[in-house]
Amino acid sequence: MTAPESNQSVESLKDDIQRHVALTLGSDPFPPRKERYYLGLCYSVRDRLLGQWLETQRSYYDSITKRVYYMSLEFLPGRFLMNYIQALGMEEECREAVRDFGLDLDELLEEEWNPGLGNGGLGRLASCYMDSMATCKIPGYGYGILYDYGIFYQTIVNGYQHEGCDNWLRQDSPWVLRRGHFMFLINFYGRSEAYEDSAGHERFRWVDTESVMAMACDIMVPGHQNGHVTNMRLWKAISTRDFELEHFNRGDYIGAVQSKVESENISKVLYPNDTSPRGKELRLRQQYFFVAATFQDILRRFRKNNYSSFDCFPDQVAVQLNDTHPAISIAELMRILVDDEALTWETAWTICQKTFSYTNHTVLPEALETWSVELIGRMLPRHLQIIFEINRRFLDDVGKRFPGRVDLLRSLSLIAEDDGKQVRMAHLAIIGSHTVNGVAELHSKILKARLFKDFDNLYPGKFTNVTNGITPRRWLMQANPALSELIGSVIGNEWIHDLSHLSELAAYADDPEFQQRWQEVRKRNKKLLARYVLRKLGVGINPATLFDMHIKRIHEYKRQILNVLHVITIYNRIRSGSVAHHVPRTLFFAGKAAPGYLQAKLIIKLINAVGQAVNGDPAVGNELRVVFLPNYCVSQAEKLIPAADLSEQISTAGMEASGTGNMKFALNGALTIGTLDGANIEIREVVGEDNFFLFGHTEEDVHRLHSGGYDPVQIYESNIELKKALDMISTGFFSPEAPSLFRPIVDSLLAHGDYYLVLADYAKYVAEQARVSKCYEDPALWTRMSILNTANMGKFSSDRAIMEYARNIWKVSPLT
Ligand code: DL6
Repeated sequence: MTAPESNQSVESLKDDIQRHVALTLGSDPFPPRKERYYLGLCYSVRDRLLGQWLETQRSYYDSITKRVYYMSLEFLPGRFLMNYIQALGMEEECREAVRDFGLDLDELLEEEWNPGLGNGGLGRLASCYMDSMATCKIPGYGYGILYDYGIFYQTIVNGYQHEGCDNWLRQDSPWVLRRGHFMFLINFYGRSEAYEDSAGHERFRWVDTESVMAMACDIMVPGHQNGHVTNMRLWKAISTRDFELEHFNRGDYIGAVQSKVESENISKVLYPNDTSPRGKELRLRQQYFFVAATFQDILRRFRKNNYSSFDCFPDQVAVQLNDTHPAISIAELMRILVDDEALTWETAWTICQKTFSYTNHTVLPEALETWSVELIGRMLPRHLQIIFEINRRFLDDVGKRFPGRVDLLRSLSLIAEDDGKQVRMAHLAIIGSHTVNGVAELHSKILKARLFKDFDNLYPGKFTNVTNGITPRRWLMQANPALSELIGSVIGNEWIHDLSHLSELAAYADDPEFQQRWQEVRKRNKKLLARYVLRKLGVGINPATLFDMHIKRIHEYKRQILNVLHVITIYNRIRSGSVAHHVPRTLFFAGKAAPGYLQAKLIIKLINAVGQAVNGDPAVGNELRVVFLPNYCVSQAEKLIPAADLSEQISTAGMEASGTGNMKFALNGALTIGTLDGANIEIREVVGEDNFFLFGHTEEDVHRLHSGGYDPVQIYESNIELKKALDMISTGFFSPEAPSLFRPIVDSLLAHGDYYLVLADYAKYVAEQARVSKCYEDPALWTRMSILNTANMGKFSSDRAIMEYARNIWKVSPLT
């Protein structure tokens, strides 16, 4: 842009901001106030994107192209404003425009509330994929629910997690476009009724239902400076009846609005639980609600394209099931095709299998969704009938291929019989899909070799892998502007669209001048974080210490406890004066625990209690600090990750499906200490063994130890430092006011068998941490390793992952 053009666009942006403040918000533009001008800027940026969005949507219709429907009950997009600004390439303009009003863009950005529409990895992955679909111009949409209340707002009160409500829509979001004209009726309950059609065939219809409306709310997801804007359509529940006049006339004012409130509850809250979805009726209602609305929308578009027959449905529609939460889609599409469209069962089933693909995100047994037959039968009676029929035909087929194998029938059946009859949603998703993928090589291998072994034998080739990826736009360009600028100064900016270009950085890994600049950027980021921590917690931390970060959901398999045991060990060494290669460290923990997961909540309390003891002990001084940052969210991750020296990826091998935090850290130049788990393995492969701190048992070891012979008590007895650390926890050193407070944690490790093998990995972990410290003492070595981490992260772009999905699974090409 030439200077006069740039001036012109800044001036017109300023006019727009003030016009929106006055005419959209009805506020006096003078004096310029932060909250108002933030919104004025949002609306002005939104205006500039809307045209591109309409154009993109129109282009789909013009080319009658196959589209992808990415169905996910969770998205974690993070703040939108900066993402939109950068996608439009107008950052400088925006900075200048608000500066002219005496405001600061970075401060305005902080006004935006993070939409907490997801729990963790799965939801954030979905948002990275939306970004990449838009940037790679893959025609498609994201579909989900617009929850009024996202995941809870976490505060720490006396060391404990406290859950407050996350009312992110309280002030209305400028990004959510409510589409009152796209409303669909969604049915629940009732019964399935048999009848005879005019040709004398027995058919079924779903009658006597209760209903609710689904209203479309759209959020734009722009590609990076390519004019392509993908749509994320989130459904909001609206009652079919606003008011029961009968109740009102009887003076029952509450009763008059009760049914409205009940039906609208469907989109009220996100379940703050990512690993043990219990048989909660509302959760199943949410799943069906979003599935039924999405399919009505898919069919509306399909019909608009002048379809000739449903046979071509899979040529126009690819549906990706993001885990099993949308798996009831398979029964819903069968219901539509068989009951409403009168296709034969066989034709309908072929269409289904060609349409769906399913991503599995976990092998943890407690996270594999099942729903009681009783509940599905009551809420979705026709769907249950269809599920039974799918199962009958499927088991008939298996029975013919493997006669006499009752064990096989039992293991493959859609219905589990052990614990009351339950529908296994993963089995439904596998049978109804053409492709099933895991999210990292090891995870996909485990799916085939263990969890779904019988299915893999039955359907060779159905299982595949797509290793997760992250978007470089948010996780490097936006989160780490200083590093992005440095990278750009030596290799240009091609990496923003094609992350493999980062490999050109490797040539600079040993260049002293570049190393120096790299270190300066990292120091600057650490200082910024230290300032943030001071503002947020009132705690001073020293940016010259090694910043060691363990930030993710709190869960036993992620082994925050192992990290805490290391902290206590170092603490004891400092106190006894026996520190070898200790480098002053600041330990950062952040993450939420599911509200019903008591052990995880106790772990949070323990981290804070250890922090209190360590930080308050004058013997420790600056040597060790422990910080727990409350309310971990995307924006907080964007502040933490660029400042990290060390990334803790220490899950029990085989339990973390992939991880994506591990990728974000390495991309930003942090070194990883990790197990051979999930995507850690692939990260280590690309960054090189020498640039990764590895420890711990392998997945095969874990499998073997779980099969018998593991004795954590013996390890405890034989390792003096470990014993001391555990004894301190169990005897109340960190909880003098309640000495047995942390007993359940120690019991899980000693009395209850240490399922997550914390003790088994402790010694190697502590030893590897010593190697971390030693390397950190050599800045040139550390910086080289850091540069090589960033340089080799090209593989982990979500653009690469999305193109693999597009080519190998969806069979969709980018729009040209
Ligand atoms: O695939 C995204 C993400 C993985 O990176 C994590 O390793 C995995 O734990 C997470 N899974 C979930 C649980 N989902 N369910 N059900 O969030 O997925």
